[in-house]
Amino acid sequence: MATAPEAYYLGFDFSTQQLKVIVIDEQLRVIHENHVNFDKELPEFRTQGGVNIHKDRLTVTSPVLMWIKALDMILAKMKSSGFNFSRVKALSGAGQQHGSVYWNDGASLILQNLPSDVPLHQALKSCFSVNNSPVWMDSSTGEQCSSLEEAVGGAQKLVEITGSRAYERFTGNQIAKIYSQNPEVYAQTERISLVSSFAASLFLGAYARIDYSDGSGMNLLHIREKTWSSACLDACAPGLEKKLGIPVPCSKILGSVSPYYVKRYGFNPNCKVVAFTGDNPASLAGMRLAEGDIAISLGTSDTLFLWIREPKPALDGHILCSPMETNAYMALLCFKNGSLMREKIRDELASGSWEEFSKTLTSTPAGNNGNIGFYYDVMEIIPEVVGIHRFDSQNNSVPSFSKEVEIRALIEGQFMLKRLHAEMLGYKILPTTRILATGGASHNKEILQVLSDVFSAPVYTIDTANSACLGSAYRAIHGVPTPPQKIHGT
Ligand code: XUL
Repeated sequence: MATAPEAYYLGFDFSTQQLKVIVIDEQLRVIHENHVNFDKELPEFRTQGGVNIHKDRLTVTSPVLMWIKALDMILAKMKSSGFNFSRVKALSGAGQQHGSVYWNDGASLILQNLPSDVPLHQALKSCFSVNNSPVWMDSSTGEQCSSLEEAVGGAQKLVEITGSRAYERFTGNQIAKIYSQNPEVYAQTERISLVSSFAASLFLGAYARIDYSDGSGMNLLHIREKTWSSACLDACAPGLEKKLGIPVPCSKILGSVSPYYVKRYGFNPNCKVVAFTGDNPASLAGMRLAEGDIAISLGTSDTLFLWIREPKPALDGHILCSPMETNAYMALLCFKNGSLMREKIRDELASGSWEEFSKTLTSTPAGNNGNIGFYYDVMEIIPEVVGIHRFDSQNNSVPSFSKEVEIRALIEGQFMLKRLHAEMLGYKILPTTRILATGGASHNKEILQVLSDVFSAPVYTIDTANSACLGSAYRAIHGVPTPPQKIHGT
């Protein structure tokens, strides 16, 4: 008897600059990858880095039809490469966090009756009340942020409800801006999606629910109760609950693919669509982070993802519902003074050479004989400070250090601050804790040694270029009823 062909799982990533897809088999082997670059392959939308920055320099949007056309293109590319869609058992995806999509009155009927002989971007062209979707790079909603915090009783109260104080890019504030500037546009919007749930809707042929994890980036979700907070909804816009739909657990199977994909691409009608989530939660899944683990990206800015059991939401950083487990959380901490600060000190004290920098770093002992420094070239996000602050072993503020002490103070200071803020959010180092490092500075072993010393945990380097996309494919496997393999845990 012939054995059934092996099943495939698709993971999509609707990120800022491109749409990516990764196909894995049941052994989690990557068997196909493809992508569409928005600027290069869809030049008619005139984006730069996938976005349009408006005249005020604060408003940043992306054309919603560009994302849809990119989906048409990527599926056509897969089809012409001979990819067999009938073997796909489930699919999931990620979207850049916070971005929002506004569906017009009547759009759900069009979505439910997609004609398979027409590309999606044509079939859906009249479906949006807002054609240019606000994205995470937007910082035009300062006014709405202040009103939201005030309405719920202050920043700390908002943090306790939603896991974050009001941020300009967070979706609730974006919706509030659209409502206050264009109430008639808001009134003719029947549904508001995140980029992730919008993308899932395209596959379902119906409005997809927002998942808890991406929903945590809106300043609207009560992260412990997993329901919309009525205080936050009311502060942003009237009748919002109906337009958002009920949020769902991240592993929820939303349904099967729309007949459109069966007819047009040969998908199996039973192919399941697992809830899509934000790119950061999907990366956490892609890196297979387990309880107590930390992922740290040492790039232009330094970003930390933490797996947390009992969160203590604080004014700095974000707590999101975990994409892997309903009763767990993830924290996201972003520090602006990352690589640029390290490079500045390298240039000043180590003639621009990482080799010399590392040699000098190892010439001083861990702990720096009690000398500590904090280095902020630009205004930091966490904490909001700027400048260089040095303290000797007696805790006296001092104007300068020797070059050896300065280099160690910089690196130890950067990592101690990360540990401090992580612990303030409820993070606990466990005996099993692993630190997964990625980004430019993760190539420097001496810097990683300091990271390991500060957290008392082993550091591993990983390549995360595709982690959100891969994480989405893992989530597709994880979401179907009989997962062939456990995909997280040590
Ligand atoms: C996270 C954030 C970005 C986007 C990028 O809060 O704004 O990481 O998710 O896609």
